[in-house]
Amino acid sequence: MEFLTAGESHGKALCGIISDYPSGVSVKKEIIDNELLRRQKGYGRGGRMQIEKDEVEILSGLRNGFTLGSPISFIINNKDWNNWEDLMTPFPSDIKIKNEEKLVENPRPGHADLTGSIKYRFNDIRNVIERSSARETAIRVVVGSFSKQFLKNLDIEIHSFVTGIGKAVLKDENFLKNPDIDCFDKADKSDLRCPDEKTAADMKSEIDKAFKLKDTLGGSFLICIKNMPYGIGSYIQWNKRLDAILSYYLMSIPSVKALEIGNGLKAAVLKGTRFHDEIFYDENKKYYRLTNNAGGIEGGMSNGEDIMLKVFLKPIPTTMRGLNTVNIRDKSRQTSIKERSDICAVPSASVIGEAMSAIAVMNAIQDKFGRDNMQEIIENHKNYLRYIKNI
Ligand code: EPS
Repeated sequence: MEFLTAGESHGKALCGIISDYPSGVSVKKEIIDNELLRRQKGYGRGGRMQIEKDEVEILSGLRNGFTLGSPISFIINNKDWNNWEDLMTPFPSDIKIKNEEKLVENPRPGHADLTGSIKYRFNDIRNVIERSSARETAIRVVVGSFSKQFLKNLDIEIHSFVTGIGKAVLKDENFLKNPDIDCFDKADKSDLRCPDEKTAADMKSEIDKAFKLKDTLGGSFLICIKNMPYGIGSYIQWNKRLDAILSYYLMSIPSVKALEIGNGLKAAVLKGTRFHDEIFYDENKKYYRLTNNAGGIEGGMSNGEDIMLKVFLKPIPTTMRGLNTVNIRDKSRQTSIKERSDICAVPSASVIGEAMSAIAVMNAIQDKFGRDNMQEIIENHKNYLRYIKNI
């Protein structure tokens, strides 16, 4: 499955095209819209989320609730377009105001502003801001929902929760090592997407403090993929490794700066006999492990354990207290622009993380079980599970 996104943050709409998605998948609009709502929620989001109520409009690829195997195209209308039409109009004949008066010339450190304007030869940073904005991730959440609905047919579930915002970090090992459905439910009910109430309260006060200081925050979230069969991904070629594929998809989320797979950070300091997950066998359980330091991936393949990924984000680059910067026209010393933004978007990022993980996993699943039709893929998957049961 492949996908493309298009759209400017304050353009008329965002749009997406998905290709190579199997036929015969039951897809529900309310499930997609609910994922869009999950992305919009979260303590610390900015004013834009008060304006938008993201909703998908499918243009092609579905008939009576089932996919056709043909490309799926869709849009999400930007409600804020009404306030930006003059500034963002596609053709010059429509321009009602003098564009020169509105040039953005002071790049925000940490954002795409400076390098984007040099690379694409713009004298107005607005041209960079519009496409580099994290608004584009709404489309990825729609694509991710298509992937999640596909994966549900194979019982594969993808969950997330927030593990840290600024200095407030979740320490409870139960949540971190063996998260269960109860933990994910708690996270879904929390506006910090954190399953532990005490840590969620600490996160909230971190955000309140940052707001008062006109500053921003980053943090971390955990992704847990359940019911992955053995052997998804492969060691036979570098670009087939599941850990590499998941990293590629997750690192593409705006603000992500680091990724840990399983107990990856400890792997660098522990001895081999302490780190590696010993193998046991039981007639009923078949092969099993007592630990999951590998995070469910060995040799670039899923090993039957939960896949555990921790994703780390930098603070949002748009800070209300400006940072030192330089005007790109006259090179004078300036303070960075105060573009409307969020104080913290880690809860939203965790929903985007689920989406990107679902897309990555779906691709690897299609490599093993087929690409054309859902029923065929279900049968291939069942047949493989039957083989695994007899090992
Ligand atoms: C976002 C929409 C944007 C920002 C945010 C994410 O809307 P606006 O620019 O109109 O406020 O709120 O973008 C960023 C944080 C960023 O760095 O680009 C959204 O829909 O998620």
